[in-house]
Amino acid sequence: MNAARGVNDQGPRFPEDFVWGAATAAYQVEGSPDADGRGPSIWDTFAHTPGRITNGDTGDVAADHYRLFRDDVALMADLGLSAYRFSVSWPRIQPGGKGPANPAGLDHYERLVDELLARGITPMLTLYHWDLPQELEDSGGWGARDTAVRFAEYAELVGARLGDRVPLWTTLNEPWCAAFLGYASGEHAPGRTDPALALRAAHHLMLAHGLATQALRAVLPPSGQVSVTLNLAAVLPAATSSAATNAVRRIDGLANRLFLDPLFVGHYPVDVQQDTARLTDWSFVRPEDLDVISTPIDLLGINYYSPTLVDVGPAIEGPSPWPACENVRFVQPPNARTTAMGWAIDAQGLRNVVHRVHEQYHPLPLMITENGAAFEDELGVDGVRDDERIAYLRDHLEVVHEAITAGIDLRGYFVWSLLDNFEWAYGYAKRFGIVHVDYATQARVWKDSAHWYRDVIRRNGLE
Ligand code: IFM
Repeated sequence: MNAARGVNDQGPRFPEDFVWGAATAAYQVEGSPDADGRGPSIWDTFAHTPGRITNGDTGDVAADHYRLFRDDVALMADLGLSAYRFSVSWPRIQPGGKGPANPAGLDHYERLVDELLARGITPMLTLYHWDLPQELEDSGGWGARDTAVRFAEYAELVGARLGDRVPLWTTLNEPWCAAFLGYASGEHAPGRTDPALALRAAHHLMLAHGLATQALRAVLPPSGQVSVTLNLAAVLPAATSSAATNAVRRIDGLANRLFLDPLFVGHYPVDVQQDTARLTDWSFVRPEDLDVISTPIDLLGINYYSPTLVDVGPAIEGPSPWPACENVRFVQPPNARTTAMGWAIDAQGLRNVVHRVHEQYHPLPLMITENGAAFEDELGVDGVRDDERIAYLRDHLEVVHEAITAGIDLRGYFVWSLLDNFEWAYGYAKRFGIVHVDYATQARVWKDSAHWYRDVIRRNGLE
């Protein structure tokens, strides 16, 4: 056994207190859109708009987790999870996005948290995984500064009720997606296609994060940890040209630095502001906002799925999630294996983002809050043979282990996802779960990857 490197004869071992988790999000799994006084969210509206979602799917039933959560927590306990990352549906707590809390909504999450704690599973609560109350969207959504203020009030309500039991808090999940898929390309709710509005939305999301962090600090016990989760990209050039290098700078600016810089350096990247100057003058940023956004946090969550390779080409017209990047091309790495999403598989991209954050920003604790893959799973009599998913997870966990060995304070890993679920614009056509869901019966069947993950957790390491 080489204790220093955490490797023994049986393979890499993780630190004793390493957090083994799985993640879901409210709209993707809960269903029960009208239960206990919940109001409509932008995803209810969007999914019910014809043509938005593959096969016309909606989150109306999803994996029925709102009603089946006790069974699902039992399943998590059988897997041996040390933590469950879930999100709270804002319109369950404030049906219209403002005003006093709906007690029945808070009661539900209290029951979930208590069930987890009773099973020895740490709850990791995300406040915003994209289901904005529709009434707030009707008042301007994330384009309106007031939405950030409302979000902090919501955070305080949830924090005051559950702060004594939830040790890990995440303000936002993937603000890049909420801003740019929601307001620039329109692939996600609310389906707007205005790049200037998307930049404004990105700022208001970050402001919401900062205000919510401050609101949570005021109500959480001193041990309560606050974080934000970013979907960071490993952006590399597809060619050796200076044009490709410039494309990398632009995409890195919008995908990574637009979020990391205000959080950890206290300003927005000047080059991104210059690149987008023809769209907006950035006057929506008030000087004092950066102090709020850079309020210290305890932990950074990183979601990683696939590498990003870029080059340039003739300008493309039409909605894009990348403001002022019309001539940037996204290129598939040569010979790359891909998932059912068409996403290239390369665990070295995870290494790239983890080392980059550690070396260029703040040496704060990190967690991989999402990582996983969709494949064309087939349910047979003896379950789901998903060797490709196992290989994907193993490769990425090896990178996690290497990062820890290199001295990076990487505290946990959450597989996306615990269950097959509503994959946004793809509806139920894409399956990310390590547990198969039969949407007709709501039966859960462990895929081979779930058995494999349970064994990894049991041995606290890879074979
Ligand atoms: O399903 C999503 C999740 O909601 C956010 N991160 C990426 C996952 C896969 O697309």
